Order: sequence, then C-alpha cells, then structure tokens
Amino acid sequence: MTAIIEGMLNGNVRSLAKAITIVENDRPGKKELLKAIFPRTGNAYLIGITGPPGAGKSTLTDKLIALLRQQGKTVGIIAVDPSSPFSGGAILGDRIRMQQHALDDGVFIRSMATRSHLGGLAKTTVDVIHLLDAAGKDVIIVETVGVGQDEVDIVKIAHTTVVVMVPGLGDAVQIAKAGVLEIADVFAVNKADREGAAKLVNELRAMLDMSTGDWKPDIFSTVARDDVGIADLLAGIYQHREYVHGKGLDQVKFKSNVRQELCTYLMDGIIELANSYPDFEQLVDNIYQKEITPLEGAEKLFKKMGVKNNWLTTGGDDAEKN
Ligand SMILES: Nc1nc2c(ncn2[C@@H]2O[C@H](COP(=O)(O)OP(=O)(O)O)[C@@H](O)[C@H]2O)c(=O)[nH]1
Ligand SMILES: [Mg+2]
Repeated sequence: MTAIIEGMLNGNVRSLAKAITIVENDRPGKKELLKAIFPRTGNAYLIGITGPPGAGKSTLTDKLIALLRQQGKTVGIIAVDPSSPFSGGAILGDRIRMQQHALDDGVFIRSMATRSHLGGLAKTTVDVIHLLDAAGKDVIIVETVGVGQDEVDIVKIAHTTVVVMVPGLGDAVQIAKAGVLEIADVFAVNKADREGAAKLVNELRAMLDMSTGDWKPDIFSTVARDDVGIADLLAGIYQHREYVHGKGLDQVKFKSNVRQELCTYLMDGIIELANSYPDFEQLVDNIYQKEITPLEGAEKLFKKMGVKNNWLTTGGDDAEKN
C-alpha cells in the first residue's frame, strides 16, 4: 500500500490506476489510502460536463483535453456516462481517438460505468476525484448524463459546470423544466452544424436574460466533432474560474463538499444501523399498512439508537424550514 501511495503522489500512472481500483472496489486499505492522500487534495480545478446522451459531451471533452494539454495542464477525466466512449462501449473510431491521450502521461481517463452500487456512484466519484487531485492533476473533468440524482451531486462538486445542449431536443421551455438553467455556469450548444442551433442559442439567451443570479452563464456554439469553438468554450470556462477564484467560491465549495461527504457517511451509517435491527422490516410493514407514519417509524428507530432528535419530536416542521 505504501508503494501505491508514494507512487501515485509522485505521478506514477500505474500506481494511480491501482489506487482508483482499490477505492472503486472497496478493497482493504481504502481507508488508509484516502487518509494518506487527503492532505494533498483541494488543488485541482473541477469541471463538470453534463447533458443528454449523444449531445457530444465525450467529443467535447476529448477536444478540451487536447487544448488543455497544449497549455501544459495535466488532466484527469472521470466519465460517469454509461454511453460514453470513454466508458467501454466504444465504437472503433472513439477508441482510436482516445489512444492519442492514452499514450500521454499527462492525461488520466477513468470510466465509471457501473451503476450496480446504487447511490454509491457519487461517493465513489468523489473519492476518485480526491485521488486524481492528490496525484497532481491540474484539471479534472467529470462527464455525466444529466439530470439524475447522482449527477446533480457531481454538479454541486464541480467548480464550473458546463451544460451541453443540442438542437432538436426541444425548446428552451423544456430545458428550463429540466432544471438545467440552475446548474449551468457555461452553456455549450453543440452540433452547431445542425439546423436549429441558432434558434436554441437565442431561446437560451432570452431565458438567461431573465435570470437574476450573480453570475450570468455565457453560451458558446460548438461543433465538437470538427474541433470548432472549443477555444472559445475553454476561455468561457476560464472566465467562470476567475469569478470563482475572485469570490473565494472554490474554498466555500470545498468546505461544502467535505460537509456533504461527512453527511453521506453519517447517513449511510445510520441507515445501516437501522437496517440491522431485527424489527426494521416489521416497521416498514407497519408504515405500509398505514398503522404508523414514516416519521413515527424513524422516531422509533432513533429512540433505539439512543439518538436525541429534536426536529422529529417537534413534528418535522423545523426540518422544513432549514
Ligand atoms: N453533427 C455533429 N455531430 C457531433 C458533434 N459532436 C459530436 N458529434 C457526434 O455525436 C455522437 C455522440 O457524441 P458523444 O461525444 O459520444 O456524445 P455524449 O454521449 O454526449 O458523450 C458521436 O457520433 C459524435 O461524433 C457535432 O458538433 N456535430
Ligand atoms: Mg459520453
């Protein structure tokens, strides 16, 4: 384990790959590993790239990697998109395209296609981000299909979230409904070679003009496939990075991220403990039969755990206010 830790902290690619496998598969030594590298985290710039399947996220990421490398930056990529060519099911062309980066020690690509451990994906992704961060990657890009619960978590973590839209998937009203406006720091309207791209940009712009946030997301037209508009997009990402740095939001975010991680572990622990009580299923049944409410069920379990929970005894009203 010591060799793996030392190796990955010194930029050894194979050690990093081994470390990630340990974390992903919950192997023995994971706790020691994460403890050893944790002091070295918090330096990488995290970019989230999200959008519907087929929007061109992986193609865009691929082009962004090339540009970042030209600028001398090392890059880590986590693809949580099951449809991503980065995550295995690649057609030949994508594999060939990827190999150019596969030979580059300054690029580390990891795919996380497994959705087997339900709800655990976000947690594992965060741990892998920590590893890439500690290994010294300047920029970490996380590609996810939005907007599911897991993906939203990733979006919260990223310093800059790029939402990739494409023409032909519906108008701006539907986009707003999908909750995309709230999460985007930068928009890429990809497949700008297609009909309707200009219209989509205009609709997006009109919607954003009505938004009142401190940061107004910019919209960039790209043709990722042909490497068009990528430099402008990256400049837009950098602009948001300036804003984030200027306001100290990266530190704010890092703190809220570790708070979230702590809470996730707490929640997992509590749920596991609750599940270990023999009458847990009986309680579920009681709730199902409408004999007690879910709130009362939780209350009973907390009592067993010896946990004092004021918000429960006040009927949960206070929890809603928070
Ligand atoms: N016409 C057009 N096709 C593109 C563009 N960018 C990507 N594609 C194609 O769209 C398909 C899906 O791209 P991919 O990057 O895998 O999308 P993802 O699922 O969002 O990661 C691939 O066949 C790409 O070659 C573009 O700008 N214009
Ligand atoms: Mg993809």
